[in-house]
Amino acid sequence: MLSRAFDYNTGEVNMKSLNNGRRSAFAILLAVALLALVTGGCRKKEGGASGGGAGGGKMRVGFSQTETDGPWRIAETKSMQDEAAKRGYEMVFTNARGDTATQVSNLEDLVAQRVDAIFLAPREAKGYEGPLQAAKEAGIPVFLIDRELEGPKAGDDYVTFIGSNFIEEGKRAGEWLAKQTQGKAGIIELLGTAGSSVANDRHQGFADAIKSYPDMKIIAAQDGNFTRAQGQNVMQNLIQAHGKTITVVYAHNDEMALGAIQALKAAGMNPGKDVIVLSVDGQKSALEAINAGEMNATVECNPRFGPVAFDTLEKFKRGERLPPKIINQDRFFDKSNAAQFVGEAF
Ligand code: GYE
Repeated sequence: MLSRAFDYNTGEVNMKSLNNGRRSAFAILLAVALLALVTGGCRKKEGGASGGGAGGGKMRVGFSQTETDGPWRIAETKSMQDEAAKRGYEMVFTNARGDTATQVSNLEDLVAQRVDAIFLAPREAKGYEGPLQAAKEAGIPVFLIDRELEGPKAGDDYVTFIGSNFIEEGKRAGEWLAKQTQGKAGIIELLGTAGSSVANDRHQGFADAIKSYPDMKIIAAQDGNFTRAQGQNVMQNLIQAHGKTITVVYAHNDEMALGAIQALKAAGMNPGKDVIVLSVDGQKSALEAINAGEMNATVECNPRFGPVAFDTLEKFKRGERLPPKIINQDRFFDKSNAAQFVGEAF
């Protein structure tokens, strides 16, 4: 009787087949409950491995971004948004505007909104235990992208980390520099955001690579917060303090290197020639500066996370085992290949 009242194929309740009275009321109730069950079940399936599709039920993913300044962040955000759109996900985007406390509350909001998954690009390495715990309790998987955390564990507090090996980036910069300078350099190091895993590791890898060269010295290391303006400002002061003893600028990102180039030029120094300028990222304007002879080299750090981030989410949804880290393969740019890659750079 019920099967006639409710059509499993169309999802329609056939009122004509129902009798009057209590029996029919009961049947209607059952049919409605069944309908809710069936459509609810479908929706869940649609929101599974792929983003969504006909009939609604798009999967909602949160993306907690650190800030949106500079070409690297802009490229990362665009890559994530483009990939979400391409695969039919709805993205809930939050921007912490360079403030860790804001990012923590952004994450709490994403958990409260019950998104289906969260991509987190953490500004600092510490301080996210609260929202990670809340996400875990709510059954929301968190994927770290681009920066790492100290303390929380992959496979437990978050699913996995996707990004570059920052120690390796610093090491590649240091090794290249040792060769270029025959082991003799007066170095200014412009550090990335204090407390970020990236700044710690880009410093560590570089320091390790040059430590066996007694004539390679870091004269000063100062925080430029990954921005061009702060890189320029810090460099201006360091030029006043150290003048011609500076033979190298190693900046933790291209934006700060480009700021330092401005400061060197303003002080009548020759970046790219008297002072070697070396950094990390590989953005278009840095490759142009290399072509113009004002900058010497940059280690690539790929910001285009969209495809690998969503592939990883979908693998997780299918129940595949994931490693604790998924490391991007990065290139190295100097005057031998900058012209070749400038067209595809961000
Ligand atoms: O190098 C820098 C950005 O976290 C790897 O952050 C990222 C770094 C990137 O602001 O330009």
